[in-house]
Amino acid sequence: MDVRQNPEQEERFSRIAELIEGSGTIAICAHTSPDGDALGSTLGLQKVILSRWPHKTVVGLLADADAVPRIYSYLPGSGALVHARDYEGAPDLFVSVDLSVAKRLNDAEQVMLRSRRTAIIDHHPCDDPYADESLIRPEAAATGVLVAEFALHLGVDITPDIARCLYCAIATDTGRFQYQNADPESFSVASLLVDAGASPSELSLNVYQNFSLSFLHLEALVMGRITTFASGKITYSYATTADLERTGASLDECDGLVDVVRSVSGSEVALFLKEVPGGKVRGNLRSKTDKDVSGIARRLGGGGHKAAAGFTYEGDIDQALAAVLPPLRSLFEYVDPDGTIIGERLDPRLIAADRARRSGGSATGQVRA
Ligand SMILES: [Mn+2]
Repeated sequence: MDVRQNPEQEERFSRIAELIEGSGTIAICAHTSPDGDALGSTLGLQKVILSRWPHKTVVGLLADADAVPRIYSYLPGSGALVHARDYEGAPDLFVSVDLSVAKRLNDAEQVMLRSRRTAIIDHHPCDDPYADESLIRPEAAATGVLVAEFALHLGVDITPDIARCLYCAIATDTGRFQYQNADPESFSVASLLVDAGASPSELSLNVYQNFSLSFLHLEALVMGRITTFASGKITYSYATTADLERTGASLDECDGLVDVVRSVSGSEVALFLKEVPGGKVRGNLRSKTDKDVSGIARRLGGGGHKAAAGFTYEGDIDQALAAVLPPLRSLFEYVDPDGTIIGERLDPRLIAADRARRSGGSATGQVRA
């Protein structure tokens, strides 16, 4: 197994392991609106810890009050996840997986605040992690990769159930090994997991060939209104609450729709918007090239990676489009003298800050994506 040896990562894993060693009760939680990496990493890490420390109490939490999305309910242990708002304990250790920003913990933020110590295992860029110990490596394809490497670090035997959870994490976060983050490391770890009992066909049958008819009807609506501009380089579409009512599709089923929008030939950047309760719009941004969409998401109060980012906008679809389309267009209009795309041509202070951030090293070992 040639999973990369990374001395700093090993050091950080050792410190996280010490925190676990010194804790009796451990709560694990991923981000709000959990995806395959969030759920797979939560369940995988829970099983890894219980395998290495069978006498500890390890609870997997859900940040929201919603049930586990149907397509992920096949993951072993998903039925035993506890809604954070129903969990009244004060754990010795709170571990965030697949997020480093406390506000994305939703209901679980209170559990984190009640906990004695905190740790983070994540692959989202984060300048200011809130935890006592953290392993944050943005160039890792998925948090599932890091949890698998943590298991190797601990010398834990990767059981078929651990492998199934972590394979789901990696396969979904790489878009079935199709996105730019599908690197040799993700294939190496996935190979190890399949060797340990993960089944690519199980993942595919449950996650990618398991759509409800109502979702497909919604997808048809979204496809029908895909719009392109900037010479076809930018594509966008959206789903309204009325669309959901008309088709009978549910909000959590919309997560993959940005992939339909990005699949248009010639498009480089894709935007998908959906109305969510509370007069808000949730936006997903994707880049098919080296254009960095994370800065636009951050300026709108969201975050994410260069090629996959998201935000929540207070307002309706029209207002959200008016806020997002101009900076998206500017991705194709302004290039820094050093050749880097800035994506914001209005405020020289933002440009200077972006440039400083890019050229600055990181003392905490958080490699920028
Ligand atoms: Mn992830």
